[in-house]
Amino acid sequence: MGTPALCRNDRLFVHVDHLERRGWLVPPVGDDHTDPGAVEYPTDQNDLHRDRGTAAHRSVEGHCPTSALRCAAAQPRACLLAVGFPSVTTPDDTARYCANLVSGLADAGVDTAFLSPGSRNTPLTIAFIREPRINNIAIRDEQSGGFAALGHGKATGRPAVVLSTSGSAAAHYFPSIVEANQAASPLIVLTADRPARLRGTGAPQTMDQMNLYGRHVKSFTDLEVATGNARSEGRVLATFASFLPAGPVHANVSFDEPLLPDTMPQVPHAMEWEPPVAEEPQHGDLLESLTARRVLIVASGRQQPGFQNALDRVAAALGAPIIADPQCWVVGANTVEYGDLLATSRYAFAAAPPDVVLRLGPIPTSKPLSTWLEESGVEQILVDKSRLRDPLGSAAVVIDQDPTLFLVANAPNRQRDAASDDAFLNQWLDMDTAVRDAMSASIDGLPFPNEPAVARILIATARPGDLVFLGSSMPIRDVDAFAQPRSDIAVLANRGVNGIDGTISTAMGAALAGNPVTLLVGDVAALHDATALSEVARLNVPLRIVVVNNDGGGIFSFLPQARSEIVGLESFEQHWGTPHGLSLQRIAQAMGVNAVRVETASEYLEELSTPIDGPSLIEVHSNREQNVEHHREIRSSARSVLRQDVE
Ligand SMILES: Cc1ncc(C[n+]2csc(CCOP(=O)(O)OP(=O)(O)O)c2C)c(N)n1
Ligand SMILES: [Mg+2]
Repeated sequence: MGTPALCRNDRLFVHVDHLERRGWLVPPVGDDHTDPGAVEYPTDQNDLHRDRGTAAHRSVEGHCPTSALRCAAAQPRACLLAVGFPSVTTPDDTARYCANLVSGLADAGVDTAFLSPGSRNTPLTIAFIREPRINNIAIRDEQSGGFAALGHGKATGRPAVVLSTSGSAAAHYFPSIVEANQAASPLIVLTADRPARLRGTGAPQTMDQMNLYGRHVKSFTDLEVATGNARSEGRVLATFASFLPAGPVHANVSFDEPLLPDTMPQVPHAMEWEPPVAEEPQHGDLLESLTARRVLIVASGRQQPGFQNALDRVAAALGAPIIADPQCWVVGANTVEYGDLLATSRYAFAAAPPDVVLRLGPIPTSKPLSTWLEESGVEQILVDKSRLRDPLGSAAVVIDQDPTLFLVANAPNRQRDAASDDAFLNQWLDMDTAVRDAMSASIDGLPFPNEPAVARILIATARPGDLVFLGSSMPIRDVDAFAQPRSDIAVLANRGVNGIDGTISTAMGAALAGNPVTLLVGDVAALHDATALSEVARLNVPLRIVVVNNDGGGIFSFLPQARSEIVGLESFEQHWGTPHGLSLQRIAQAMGVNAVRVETASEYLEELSTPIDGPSLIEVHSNREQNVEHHREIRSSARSVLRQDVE
């Protein structure tokens, strides 16, 4: 125990960590400080506080840094209250605190936690395994755990928890946090930490975990055990993660030894708790005012339940064609199924030009479509609840609201009368049919395996109610371009930052949330997350993984780098193509996952026709150069029918 007294006369000495953790900006202190971590704050004579004597709060006299003084002077009371002092906690207090924190999470609807092994997180691990409302899943690799929790959030709309020990373990959550933040997926990250007194020292497995994920989380809290109401902390964390736009929240919790209590506290009783509901703004007659105009609807991203119905109604009222990404496919009388192929050629937009585009959600997957939106100069209304700016910068009106809530709240009352001119909608639907026929004939003419057919067949054969997860790179693009939209399956993808990392883990998390999942993924992405195969096997996850093995990053063969003299073929292969010659079938088998390689369309169909009742992998081989040719051929046949139709 260190020196207890902290207050002398009118001065209070506080360790800067306390201030920084509370969000105060504390400038560096002068050389004359014996303890560089200490700053002083003026306080009231009567405001005597006592340090409980832990070495963490050893504070010595120093001179007040001017700006810190200024903030303290402006709000001296608030400052002192905010800073507070840690109390001495016993292992029993810690256990009670953790039990309440976890109960608070469960009160707010958290039902799944991905716990990674470690010693420092023991008090929280115990609290999770004792909370009956939470399903705890052990995952060795924190990166996998982070992505699995992300997948749970994407599949259910509810946040799952990840929990790690202190040190580098916590850093492995970063990629999943980045994706959760940008894709607006809920996620709760709990990291255990060493006690505050060890911060900035070379103590084992100790590093600076304050604001570890920077601006990529919605909130950071440094929880101090036994201060505050832990149950409400848990509820607040879960609510804040889910509050639209959803995202990741991080709480760091320090634990001192001993980590095990003498007696376990009672598990707190379950309590019903309703989070506050935000009021949705109305946008008057905005949609009503569009009924007389030619409106094209472009929808993207994972949307809330009810999106399809709401959009269907609005599109019918507006007589508007809908181009939607796989993650929010809408199937109805207004659906344009092959928007990406139509946008490949500018003829479609010239033949049936919209007066206005209603954009719902983030930037669409289709590059030709987003390029047209960016360059066309056509009036655009963007509705999206996001913390990110529109990358296209082409919207005249931006409405910061969840698209589903917007459509529900603002659906036009007035139905189009029978005499309304549906010529605009019909033109789009006719072009869509022409493109579909040309594209499917072209794919049918290609030898199998070819990547467009693999994607198209996978979607066509999914069972109603199934979930399909699409890997970044060509899988999501091929499905967007060539697959026939379905509204009886859910489609997920990591489109926040389009990473190829954590793909198997994210699909695993989605599958563990309930429905069987089929994952379409490239070979490089599968290798990137290959350790997840061992978890998929151990947990007997209902996950079918279809790997398109084109021996490297096939997407790069579409880029000018593939034919650049500056790069050269050899360097292109070494640094972009990255061939590996590995068999994903054998890797999966080594990890304990049943795996086959299919060579023909009928073998592929047969494999897909069996129900998903556990982990399996189907490997389909392809060739990167041929794949580019296949895509060119299909797109040019689609373009050619458009030209005939339009000219
Ligand atoms: C974590 C991460 N690293 C690198 C990239 C850049 N990248 C985009 S696609 C790609 C290759 C993907 O190859 P594969 O999964 O085999 O899919 P294919 O391109 O063959 O369809 C890479 C490395 C990325 N998106 N994410
Ligand atoms: Mg590949």
